[in-house]
Amino acid sequence: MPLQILNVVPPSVLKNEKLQQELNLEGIVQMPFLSPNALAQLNELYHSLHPVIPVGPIKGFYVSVHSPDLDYKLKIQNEINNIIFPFCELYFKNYTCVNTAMLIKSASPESELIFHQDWNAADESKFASYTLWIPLIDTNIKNGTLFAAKRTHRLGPTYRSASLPSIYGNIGSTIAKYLVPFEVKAGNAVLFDKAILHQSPPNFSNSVRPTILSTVIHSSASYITYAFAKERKDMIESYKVSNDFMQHYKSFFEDSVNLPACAIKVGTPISTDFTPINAEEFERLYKELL
Ligand SMILES: O=C(O)CCC(=O)C(=O)O
Repeated sequence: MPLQILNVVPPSVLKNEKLQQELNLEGIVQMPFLSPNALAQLNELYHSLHPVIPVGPIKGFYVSVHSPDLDYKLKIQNEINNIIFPFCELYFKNYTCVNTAMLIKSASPESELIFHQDWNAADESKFASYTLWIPLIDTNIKNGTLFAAKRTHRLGPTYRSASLPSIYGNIGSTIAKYLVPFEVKAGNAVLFDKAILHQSPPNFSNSVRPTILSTVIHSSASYITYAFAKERKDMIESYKVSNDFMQHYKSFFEDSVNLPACAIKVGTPISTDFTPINAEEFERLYKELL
Protein backbone atom coordinates (compact mmCIF):
# COMPACT_ATOMS: atom_id res chain seq x y z
CA MET A 1 0.00 0.00 0.00
CA PRO A 2 1.52 3.41 -0.91
CA LEU A 3 2.02 5.92 1.88
CA GLN A 4 -1.18 7.81 2.61
CA ILE A 5 -2.94 9.84 5.27
CA LEU A 6 -4.36 7.52 7.90
CA ASN A 7 -7.56 8.17 9.76
CA VAL A 8 -7.29 5.59 12.53
CA VAL A 9 -8.79 6.81 15.82
CA PRO A 10 -7.15 4.51 18.37
CA PRO A 11 -8.90 3.67 21.63
CA SER A 12 -7.82 6.08 24.37
CA VAL A 13 -5.08 5.32 26.86
CA LEU A 14 -5.22 8.76 28.48
CA LYS A 15 -7.92 9.54 31.03
CA ASN A 16 -7.93 13.16 29.88
CA GLU A 17 -9.94 12.93 26.65
CA LYS A 18 -8.87 16.39 25.43
CA LEU A 19 -5.22 15.43 25.75
CA GLN A 20 -5.93 12.13 23.97
CA GLN A 21 -7.51 14.07 21.09
CA GLU A 22 -4.42 16.28 20.89
CA LEU A 23 -2.27 13.13 20.89
CA ASN A 24 -4.36 11.63 18.08
CA LEU A 25 -4.02 14.83 16.04
CA GLU A 26 -0.44 15.94 16.73
CA GLY A 27 1.16 12.59 17.59
CA ILE A 28 2.83 14.05 20.70
CA VAL A 29 1.73 15.67 23.97
CA GLN A 30 3.42 16.91 27.11
CA MET A 31 1.94 16.65 30.61
CA PRO A 32 2.86 16.98 34.28
CA PHE A 33 3.62 13.46 35.52
CA LEU A 34 5.92 12.65 38.45
CA SER A 35 5.89 14.09 41.96
CA PRO A 36 9.11 15.78 43.17
CA ASN A 37 9.70 12.77 45.43
CA ALA A 38 9.36 10.26 42.57
CA LEU A 39 11.68 12.37 40.44
CA ALA A 40 14.25 12.39 43.27
CA GLN A 41 13.95 8.58 43.59
CA LEU A 42 14.57 8.12 39.86
CA ASN A 43 17.60 10.42 39.97
CA GLU A 44 18.92 8.42 42.91
CA LEU A 45 18.36 5.19 40.98
CA TYR A 46 20.19 6.64 37.98
CA HIS A 47 23.21 7.65 40.10
CA SER A 48 23.32 4.47 42.19
CA LEU A 49 23.31 2.16 39.15
CA HIS A 50 25.70 4.29 37.09
CA PRO A 51 28.57 5.57 39.26
CA VAL A 52 30.34 6.26 35.96
CA ILE A 53 28.60 7.12 32.70
CA PRO A 54 28.07 3.79 30.95
CA VAL A 55 29.13 3.22 27.36
CA GLY A 56 27.01 1.10 25.03
CA PRO A 57 26.91 0.34 21.32
CA ILE A 58 25.77 3.90 20.40
CA LYS A 59 28.51 6.40 21.16
CA GLY A 60 27.34 9.12 23.55
CA PHE A 61 23.83 7.67 23.88
CA TYR A 62 23.39 4.83 26.32
CA VAL A 63 20.17 2.82 26.54
CA SER A 64 19.77 0.25 29.32
CA VAL A 65 18.15 -2.32 26.97
CA HIS A 66 21.39 -2.35 24.96
CA SER A 67 23.29 -3.81 27.93
CA PRO A 68 24.15 -7.53 27.85
CA ASP A 69 23.51 -7.74 31.62
CA LEU A 70 20.01 -9.21 32.11
CA ASP A 71 20.00 -8.73 35.91
CA TYR A 72 20.79 -5.03 35.52
CA LYS A 73 18.12 -4.59 32.81
CA LEU A 74 15.41 -6.31 34.81
CA LYS A 75 16.40 -4.48 37.98
CA ILE A 76 16.28 -1.07 36.32
CA GLN A 77 12.98 -1.94 34.61
CA ASN A 78 11.40 -3.12 37.89
CA GLU A 79 12.65 -0.22 39.94
CA ILE A 80 11.56 2.39 37.40
CA ASN A 81 8.16 0.72 37.07
CA ASN A 82 7.70 0.69 40.86
CA ILE A 83 8.29 4.44 40.92
CA ILE A 84 6.28 5.46 37.84
CA PHE A 85 3.30 3.07 38.05
CA PRO A 86 1.32 5.13 40.62
CA PHE A 87 1.55 8.06 38.19
CA CYS A 88 0.67 5.90 35.17
CA GLU A 89 -2.44 4.92 37.15
CA LEU A 90 -3.29 8.59 37.62
CA TYR A 91 -3.05 9.58 33.96
CA PHE A 92 -3.62 6.43 31.91
CA LYS A 93 -6.53 4.03 31.52
CA ASN A 94 -6.79 0.68 29.72
CA TYR A 95 -3.04 0.57 29.18
CA THR A 96 -0.01 -1.67 29.51
CA CYS A 97 3.59 -0.48 29.96
CA VAL A 98 6.27 -2.70 28.46
CA ASN A 99 10.04 -2.67 28.00
CA THR A 100 10.83 0.12 30.46
CA ALA A 101 14.36 1.47 30.22
CA MET A 102 16.73 4.32 31.04
CA LEU A 103 18.45 6.49 28.43
CA ILE A 104 21.61 8.42 29.23
CA LYS A 105 22.59 11.14 26.80
CA SER A 106 26.18 12.17 27.41
CA ALA A 107 27.28 15.79 27.37
CA SER A 108 29.11 15.28 24.10
CA PRO A 109 28.92 16.42 20.48
CA GLU A 110 28.65 12.71 19.65
CA SER A 111 25.37 12.18 21.52
CA GLU A 112 23.02 12.92 18.62
CA LEU A 113 20.22 10.49 17.85
CA ILE A 114 19.31 11.03 14.21
CA PHE A 115 15.70 11.19 13.03
CA HIS A 116 13.81 7.92 13.18
CA GLN A 117 10.50 6.30 14.06
CA ASP A 118 10.25 3.85 16.96
CA TRP A 119 9.34 0.24 16.28
CA ASN A 120 5.68 -0.73 16.15
CA ALA A 121 4.39 -2.20 19.39
CA ALA A 122 0.76 -2.85 18.38
CA ASP A 123 -1.32 -3.41 15.27
CA GLU A 124 -1.58 0.23 14.21
CA SER A 125 -4.59 -0.38 11.97
CA LYS A 126 -6.56 -0.56 15.26
CA PHE A 127 -4.34 0.72 18.06
CA ALA A 128 -1.49 3.17 18.51
CA SER A 129 1.96 2.38 19.86
CA TYR A 130 3.28 5.02 22.23
CA THR A 131 6.56 5.99 23.90
CA LEU A 132 6.42 7.55 27.35
CA TRP A 133 9.51 9.75 27.75
CA ILE A 134 10.32 11.38 31.11
CA PRO A 135 13.55 13.37 31.47
CA LEU A 136 15.17 13.46 34.91
CA ILE A 137 16.56 16.98 34.37
CA ASP A 138 15.00 19.93 32.53
CA THR A 139 15.57 19.56 28.79
CA ASN A 140 16.19 22.26 26.23
CA ILE A 141 17.77 22.72 22.83
CA LYS A 142 21.26 23.04 24.36
CA ASN A 143 21.11 19.65 26.09
CA GLY A 144 19.63 17.92 23.06
CA THR A 145 15.96 17.67 23.89
CA LEU A 146 13.46 15.68 21.85
CA PHE A 147 12.42 17.12 18.46
CA ALA A 148 9.45 15.78 16.47
CA ALA A 149 7.68 16.50 13.19
CA LYS A 150 4.11 16.82 14.46
CA ARG A 151 1.40 14.79 12.69
CA THR A 152 3.85 12.59 10.75
CA HIS A 153 2.47 9.62 12.71
CA ARG A 154 -0.55 9.83 10.42
CA LEU A 155 1.48 9.07 7.26
CA GLY A 156 1.25 5.35 6.88
CA PRO A 157 0.91 2.55 7.25
CA THR A 158 4.53 2.12 8.29
CA TYR A 159 6.03 -1.12 9.56
CA ARG A 160 9.07 -0.63 11.76
CA SER A 161 11.47 -3.06 13.40
CA ALA A 162 15.22 -3.72 13.44
CA SER A 163 14.92 -6.03 10.44
CA LEU A 164 12.81 -3.71 8.24
CA PRO A 165 14.10 -0.73 6.23
CA SER A 166 12.84 2.83 6.78
CA ILE A 167 11.09 4.49 3.87
CA TYR A 168 12.32 7.90 5.09
CA GLY A 169 16.07 7.19 4.88
CA ASN A 170 16.71 9.43 1.84
CA ILE A 171 14.95 12.60 2.94
CA GLY A 172 16.61 13.62 6.20
CA SER A 173 17.15 17.23 5.10
CA THR A 174 13.47 17.62 4.15
CA ILE A 175 12.27 16.14 7.45
CA ALA A 176 14.70 18.40 9.35
CA LYS A 177 12.64 21.43 8.19
CA TYR A 178 9.64 20.19 10.18
CA LEU A 179 11.24 18.96 13.42
CA VAL A 180 10.34 21.18 16.38
CA PRO A 181 11.80 21.03 19.91
CA PHE A 182 9.86 19.93 23.00
CA GLU A 183 11.44 21.54 26.03
CA VAL A 184 10.38 19.56 29.07
CA LYS A 185 10.60 20.16 32.84
CA ALA A 186 12.22 17.34 34.80
CA GLY A 187 9.52 14.86 35.84
CA ASN A 188 7.03 15.98 33.20
CA ALA A 189 6.21 13.40 30.56
CA VAL A 190 6.07 13.45 26.80
CA LEU A 191 3.85 10.80 25.29
CA PHE A 192 4.39 10.31 21.57
CA ASP A 193 3.09 8.01 18.89
CA LYS A 194 5.95 5.70 17.90
CA ALA A 195 5.22 6.37 14.22
CA ILE A 196 6.08 10.08 14.57
CA LEU A 197 9.38 11.19 13.00
CA HIS A 198 11.63 12.37 15.82
CA GLN A 199 15.26 12.89 16.80
CA SER A 200 17.46 14.46 19.45
CA PRO A 201 20.45 16.64 18.55
CA PRO A 202 23.76 16.48 20.46
CA ASN A 203 23.86 17.47 24.11
CA PHE A 204 26.06 20.59 24.07
CA SER A 205 25.52 21.35 27.78
CA ASN A 206 27.90 20.36 30.57
CA SER A 207 25.48 17.87 32.13
CA VAL A 208 24.53 14.33 31.27
CA ARG A 209 20.80 14.05 30.47
CA PRO A 210 19.13 10.90 31.87
CA THR A 211 15.60 10.01 30.79
CA ILE A 212 13.32 7.13 31.52
CA LEU A 213 11.18 5.58 28.88
CA SER A 214 8.48 2.96 28.55
CA THR A 215 6.33 1.63 25.73
CA VAL A 216 2.60 2.12 26.25
CA ILE A 217 -0.09 0.19 24.40
CA HIS A 218 -3.81 -0.27 24.92
CA SER A 219 -4.59 -3.14 27.28
CA SER A 220 -6.58 -4.97 24.59
CA ALA A 221 -3.72 -4.77 22.09
CA SER A 222 -1.21 -7.58 21.71
CA TYR A 223 2.43 -6.54 21.74
CA ILE A 224 3.38 -7.03 18.08
CA THR A 225 6.55 -6.99 16.03
CA TYR A 226 7.00 -7.43 12.27
CA ALA A 227 9.48 -9.23 10.03
CA PHE A 228 9.69 -9.99 6.31
CA ALA A 229 7.88 -13.16 5.28
CA LYS A 230 10.31 -15.94 4.37
CA GLU A 231 12.30 -15.02 1.25
CA ARG A 232 10.00 -12.09 0.44
CA LYS A 233 10.64 -8.35 0.46
CA ASP A 234 7.06 -7.39 -0.37
CA MET A 235 5.26 -9.25 2.43
CA ILE A 236 5.65 -9.12 6.16
CA GLU A 237 4.31 -11.26 8.96
CA SER A 238 3.04 -10.14 12.38
CA TYR A 239 4.34 -11.76 15.56
CA LYS A 240 3.03 -11.51 19.08
CA VAL A 241 5.91 -11.04 21.53
CA SER A 242 6.30 -11.08 25.31
CA ASN A 243 6.21 -7.82 27.25
CA ASP A 244 9.90 -7.61 28.07
CA PHE A 245 11.37 -9.41 25.04
CA MET A 246 13.86 -6.62 24.33
CA GLN A 247 15.41 -6.95 27.78
CA HIS A 248 16.47 -10.50 26.88
CA TYR A 249 18.71 -9.64 23.93
CA LYS A 250 22.30 -10.54 24.76
CA SER A 251 23.78 -8.42 21.99
CA PHE A 252 21.07 -5.89 21.13
CA PHE A 253 21.95 -4.92 17.56
CA GLU A 254 22.85 -8.46 16.48
CA ASP A 255 19.91 -10.17 18.17
CA SER A 256 17.21 -7.62 17.32
CA VAL A 257 17.37 -8.30 13.56
CA ASN A 258 16.13 -11.83 14.30
CA LEU A 259 12.78 -12.76 15.80
CA PRO A 260 12.94 -13.42 19.54
CA ALA A 261 12.32 -16.99 20.73
CA CYS A 262 8.97 -15.91 22.24
CA ALA A 263 7.57 -14.67 18.86
CA ILE A 264 4.31 -16.33 17.76
CA LYS A 265 3.05 -15.69 14.23
CA VAL A 266 -0.40 -14.12 14.19
CA GLY A 267 -2.81 -13.00 11.48
CA THR A 268 -2.16 -13.24 7.76
CA PRO A 269 0.80 -11.89 5.76
CA ILE A 270 0.61 -8.18 4.94
CA SER A 271 1.56 -6.83 1.55
CA THR A 272 4.00 -3.91 1.95
CA ASP A 273 6.04 -1.51 -0.14
CA PHE A 274 9.32 -0.28 1.32
CA THR A 275 10.26 1.87 -1.69
CA PRO A 276 11.93 4.94 -0.17
CA ILE A 277 9.70 8.01 -0.31
CA ASN A 278 11.12 11.07 -2.09
CA ALA A 279 11.01 14.64 -0.80
CA GLU A 280 8.30 15.85 -3.20
CA GLU A 281 5.93 13.01 -2.36
CA PHE A 282 6.54 13.47 1.38
CA GLU A 283 5.89 17.21 1.23
CA ARG A 284 2.78 16.78 -0.92
CA LEU A 285 1.24 14.37 1.60
CA TYR A 286 2.53 16.13 4.70
CA LYS A 287 1.20 19.53 3.68
CA GLU A 288 -2.29 18.03 3.50
CA LEU A 289 -1.91 17.09 7.16
CA LEU A 290 -0.79 20.51 8.41
O1 LIG B 1 16.07 10.67 24.58
C1 LIG B 1 16.35 11.06 23.46
O2 LIG B 1 17.24 11.87 23.26
C2 LIG B 1 15.61 10.55 22.26
C3 LIG B 1 14.76 9.37 22.54
C4 LIG B 1 14.22 8.76 21.31
O3 LIG B 1 14.35 9.23 20.23
C5 LIG B 1 13.48 7.51 21.43
O4 LIG B 1 13.34 7.03 22.56
O5 LIG B 1 13.02 6.98 20.42
